[in-house]
Amino acid sequence: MGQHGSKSSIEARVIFQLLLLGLDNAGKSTLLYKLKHNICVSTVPTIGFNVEMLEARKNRNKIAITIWDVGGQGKMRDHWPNFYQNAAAIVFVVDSADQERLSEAQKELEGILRNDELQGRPVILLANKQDVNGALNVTEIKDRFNLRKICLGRDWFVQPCSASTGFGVEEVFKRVVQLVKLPSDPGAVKDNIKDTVHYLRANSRR
Ligand code: G3D
Ligand code: MG
Repeated sequence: MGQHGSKSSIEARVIFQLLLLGLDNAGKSTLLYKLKHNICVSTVPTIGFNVEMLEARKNRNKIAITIWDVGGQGKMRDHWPNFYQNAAAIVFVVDSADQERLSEAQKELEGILRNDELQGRPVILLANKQDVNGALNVTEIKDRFNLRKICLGRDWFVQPCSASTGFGVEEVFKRVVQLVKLPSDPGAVKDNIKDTVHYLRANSRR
């Protein structure tokens, strides 16, 4: 089935792209599965990457949010910028219990936010794995990521969650819907999704 193959996604009037980024092992795919399992109406098959579509309402508009879970391993991070153009928001997932990799994660997020195409886009930092003993809390994560400084000029917030247990996961989705701005030309967003699918197919054959 194609990207727009399900009935519910065709009916949706506005489509947003949401990027799930973060280091490998942060919990991005687990989160996507949780979101889909609890909230999703229709799903789209993965093409090398994980892609799902969820539906919601915003200001009386029916909206569909396409969530791209782009691999976080070193070599995959080179592909992240290909997804930036029409990203309505960035959801950056952090393993709050893996203190050894926090500075690596912080550097990646800082690099993402420097990209011109993402200027002004909202950022949701997910302090994931809150169920693990020793996980840093929201205040600690906020400080370690220096978020006030690196997110200057855009909407941002930190959401504690556990993708495994589901704690905070629905809240993430609700707050993302509140934050994203309705695009003036939804058609352009749809075209971009098509382009992205072509890009992914071409790259997965390499
Ligand atoms: P990624 O997609 O960001 O690379 P995954 O990460 O979703 O594949 O998750 C990596 C590992 O972390 C998985 O464990 C997954 O179960 C675990 N994980 C994800 N979220 C949480 C969480 O909130 N709490 C806990 N305790 N574990 C989590 P495995 O063992 O399968 O590698
Ligand atoms: Mg994954």
